Amino acid sequence: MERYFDEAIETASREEILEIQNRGLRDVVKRVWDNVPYYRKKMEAKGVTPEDIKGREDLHKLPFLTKDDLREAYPYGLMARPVKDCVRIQSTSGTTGRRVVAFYTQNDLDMWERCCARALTAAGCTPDDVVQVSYGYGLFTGGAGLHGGSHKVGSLTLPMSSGNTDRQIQFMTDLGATIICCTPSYAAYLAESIHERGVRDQIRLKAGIFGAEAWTEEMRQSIQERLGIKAYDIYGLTEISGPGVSFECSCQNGMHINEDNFIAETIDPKTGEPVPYGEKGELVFTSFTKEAFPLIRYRTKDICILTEEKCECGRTFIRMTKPLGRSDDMLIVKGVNVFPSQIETVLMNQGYPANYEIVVTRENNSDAIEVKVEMTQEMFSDSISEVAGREKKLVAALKAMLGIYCKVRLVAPKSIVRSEGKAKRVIDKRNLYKG
Ligand code: DLL
Repeated sequence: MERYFDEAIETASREEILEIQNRGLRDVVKRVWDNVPYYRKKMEAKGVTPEDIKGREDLHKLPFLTKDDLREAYPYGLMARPVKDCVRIQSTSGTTGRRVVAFYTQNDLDMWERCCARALTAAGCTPDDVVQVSYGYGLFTGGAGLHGGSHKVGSLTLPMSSGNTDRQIQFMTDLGATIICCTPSYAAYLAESIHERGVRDQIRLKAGIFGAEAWTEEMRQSIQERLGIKAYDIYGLTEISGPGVSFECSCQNGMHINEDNFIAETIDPKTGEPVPYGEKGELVFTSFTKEAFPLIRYRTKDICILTEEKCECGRTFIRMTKPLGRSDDMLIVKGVNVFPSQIETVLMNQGYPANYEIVVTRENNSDAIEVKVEMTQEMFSDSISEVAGREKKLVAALKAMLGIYCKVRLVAPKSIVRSEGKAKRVIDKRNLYKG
């Protein structure tokens, strides 16, 4: 039984979905105007009132919100409901500047968990499944979101949180977990650990729901093969609720946005002008059903492409590609735009595991980039010339992909620190960004 395939909504006609969004937009603009002086001031500065907003076609008239606004209004300045109506906060993992805190009423939690339940259902989850939630619990939204979604579906939920890999594998084998939810980098690490312990034949996993950080198609293939599962992408951000803003179906061809709660647009990050479906742009969300912390035109900084093309699964919600980079974490090295995912693609194509570190430095006004790559046990060799040959090959492949020289240093298996949450792959010693 697919309890959280909301057929009437998820396969509604585009006209019906637009009608839901038009109504939702008018409602949220009015609520925010009445209850959030911070955003009302922004609207007034742009000379726009709720009467000017009839539907999606008027969205462009509304001001954007950014992380800076959230920091300025921290902690309570963007709430549309009093504290007494709220039951939960979650927060981003940011380590610099003020944290971002999001508030939830009970209805907000229900909506968020329903979105996660849809994601689980799309990955084949039913009440018969045993769902191991290995995202971090606590302020991070990963654990709480998938945990709530799994409860809604009615699956047996293992609230593991992240870390303690021995215990993860023990519960996974003892309880016969069938679905695992964690970051893709931790999934890769788990796969490696399972093989090392020789317990691959004792695991019952059939699917994994991986998100919260960038991962490539190559990494998907590798995780799928090593764990014998189907790996589904899931996207979301704390400000807009958490995981489940969008999710992959079995077609694995883009993530369906839960459009009965979120309006997605893409814009040119430089000009702020909307870009059409099918073209790359910065993703912007309006969460129109949230009660406590609704955000209007929130700029995610994630670059992606939206498509309205019909999906074979039958769902009519539009799809987004994986984030193709961030408008703010893209590296500019020697004037060239470098996305860490491009480097990962090269490494994985050449058979390296997804354990690497990108170090960017600047000396005498000249940028240098070094990629530290871990060898597998099979590749590991005492022969200096063999290692040098491998490094040379990677340098050439990276040059072909990026157009610039990257120094490559192959390091021994297991020498790069594993992440239990989001992997920190880039160390930019130039400190070009503040806050
Ligand atoms: O990472 C929510 C989440 C938890 C999503 C578990 C999926 C699974 P934040 O910590 O606020 O929230 O980080 C949000 O992470 O703007 C993206 O840049 C990135 N991100 C999230 N999902 C994906 C994904 C959670 N599937 C930020 N692929 C977002 C690539 C992702 N990047």
